[in-house]
Amino acid sequence: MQVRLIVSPYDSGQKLKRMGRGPDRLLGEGLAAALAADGHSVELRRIDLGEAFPSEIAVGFAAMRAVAEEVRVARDAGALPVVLGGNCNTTVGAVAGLGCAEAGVLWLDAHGDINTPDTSQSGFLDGMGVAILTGRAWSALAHSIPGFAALPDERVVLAGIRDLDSEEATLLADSAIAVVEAANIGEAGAAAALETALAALAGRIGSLHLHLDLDVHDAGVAPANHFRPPGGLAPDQVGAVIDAALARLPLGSMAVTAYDPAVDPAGVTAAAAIDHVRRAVRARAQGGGLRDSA
Ligand SMILES: [Mn+2]
Repeated sequence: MQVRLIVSPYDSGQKLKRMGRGPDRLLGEGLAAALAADGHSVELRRIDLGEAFPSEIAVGFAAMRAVAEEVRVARDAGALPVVLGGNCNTTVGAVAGLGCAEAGVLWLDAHGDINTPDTSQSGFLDGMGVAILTGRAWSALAHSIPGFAALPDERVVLAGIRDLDSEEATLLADSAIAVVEAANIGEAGAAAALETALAALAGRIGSLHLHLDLDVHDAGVAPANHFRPPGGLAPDQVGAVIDAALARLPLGSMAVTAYDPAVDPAGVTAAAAIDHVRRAVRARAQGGGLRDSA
């Protein structure tokens, strides 16, 4: 399998700060070498926006545009795009590059990321990724991303969620986005908890973008960033979610996001992330999910 690792080292408009350092830590811990050892051919691309006066919103969307372009180019070259991004908004760009007409998203995250400018209490653009993706926020800037069209709610599944603001909970309850909470996965197991949502997605999409915010993990086991709601999934549970998804859905692209290496001195979370990427690429290389696709 040809794999293209696309590095977008931005967090909140700033380059190589906080979670913007996550991609290089994953590379430093041997991500590319591990994929090569699995028999894949690996290419690396780095996004550099050269911003002179960074503002969170402008640079955030510039990064999404650059990711969209890199993902499209990778796909055209027959490579599987794996984006290593500081922010979760990376996925909005990746899905635009993958193709909004037929893409679906499995969004693994502790948070809902569905705040809008009108509900956000923090002003953090990166709490709005799902809202942007589904056409609820920042419409003009979203449409500046090449290939972007708002994704219908029915093509989005949020999983591992355990921390929603109250307005986010209302938005989600009123939406057609499927939500599988971390607690469900803990109780029923990944395959059973996700069965209904994945079956519905399989009938609606041509290819899957897998979004992996590393804070979907239990911070007591595998800390990812300083947004640390209690609970969360063990690395093997995240692996089981990926297995369940890619057994029935064809992987088109993937993003690994929101990893601040400063909170993971021992590299436990980095090792888990590398494992998850290897697992996903292996499933894709073996044709996982292709039989079920249209
Ligand atoms: Mn997130």
